[in-house]
Amino acid sequence: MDSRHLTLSAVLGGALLAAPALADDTAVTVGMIVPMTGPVASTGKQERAGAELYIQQHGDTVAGKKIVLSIKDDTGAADVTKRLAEELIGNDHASVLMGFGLTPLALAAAPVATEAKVPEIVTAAATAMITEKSPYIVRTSFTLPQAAAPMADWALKNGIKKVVTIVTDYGPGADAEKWFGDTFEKGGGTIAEKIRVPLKNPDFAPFLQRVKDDAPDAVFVFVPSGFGAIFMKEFTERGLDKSGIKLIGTGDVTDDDLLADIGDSALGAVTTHHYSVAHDSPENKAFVEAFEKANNGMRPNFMAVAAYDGMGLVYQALEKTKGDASGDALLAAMKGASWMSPRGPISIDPDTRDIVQNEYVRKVEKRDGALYNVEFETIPNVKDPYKAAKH
Ligand code: VNL
Repeated sequence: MDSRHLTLSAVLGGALLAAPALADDTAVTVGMIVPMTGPVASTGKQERAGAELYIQQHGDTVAGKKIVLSIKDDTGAADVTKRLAEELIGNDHASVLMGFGLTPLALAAAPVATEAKVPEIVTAAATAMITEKSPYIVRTSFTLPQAAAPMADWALKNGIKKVVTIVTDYGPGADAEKWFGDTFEKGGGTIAEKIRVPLKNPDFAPFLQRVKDDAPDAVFVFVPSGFGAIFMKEFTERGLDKSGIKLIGTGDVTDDDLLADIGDSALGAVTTHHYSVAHDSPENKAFVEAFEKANNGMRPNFMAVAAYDGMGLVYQALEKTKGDASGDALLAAMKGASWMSPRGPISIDPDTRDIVQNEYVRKVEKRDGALYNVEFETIPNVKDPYKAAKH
């Protein structure tokens, strides 16, 4: 045996042992960080199912690379999100980070993505400024200004003159309050009161009594996905569903995932959002059918669609780069991408890296015994107005 060869293998063997895990360039790891436990666990469950369905439908190989989806539970805690992002990149050589159930969690991963030059696809969190916190952030979910401003336009056109806003007190709630409120007031409407409720252990009851006393034409609501049932229960217990005060909001409060639990008190609520399970298109019919089949009948919501599209964006980018999974190449391929989603046509604004999509005005109605957000008006190709106003 050649002694030089032996020496070389010994050296290589040593190097292999020293390195914790060598990057395998036939595989591309997508690190999905979502809350699978805690108060926003429904978002993690939906996101995971959306991403997995995309892979199931499109195969786990793209441009010669095997896609490895590594799902991590951050329990909704920002310090955990950050640590998981570092581990996914440092140990598992993740080429893409994805997920982020709440705004503070998306923000916690931003410096990690920037330093490692790894794309961070935000498929849930929706405060407008998130995409400005790292040049590597791309978003396939939505922004609250994108959803809330069209709600104000609709209210103004439909005889609503006085509104009380009630929002969860953090980033997306502040965005919803501002973009609904400013748009409504600019159009001649009056905001009688702006109420904020804590994110942790929210109790809406005392605030709802104030809403009743203010006797507005409508109450505008933002609560994050998963919190709509608590809100609606207290809304109904206070008799607000029968008070003649109209319920309007962004679609988070009448989340498709929760409508069955909320029940008939949601009937008639009008919201603006980018996705309804009842969206009438062949793409959505196929998506909903496959999703329910793969998940024991669970209805997909807007979180599931955003993760499905987030995974679709990874596939599209890898095809464009011919399998080059380096961060800058993927990021460049993601900018300006456009495709048909179950929610309708969407694209990634190449300047802001945020999503451009239709907003739909919807009303909760009963169809075949089940509740749906039935779309009745479309505002096409809405860009995030917060960033549009700055440019
Ligand atoms: C956020 C925005 C989270 C909208 C949501 O559900 C939501 C966020 C968990 O940016 O934290 O529906």
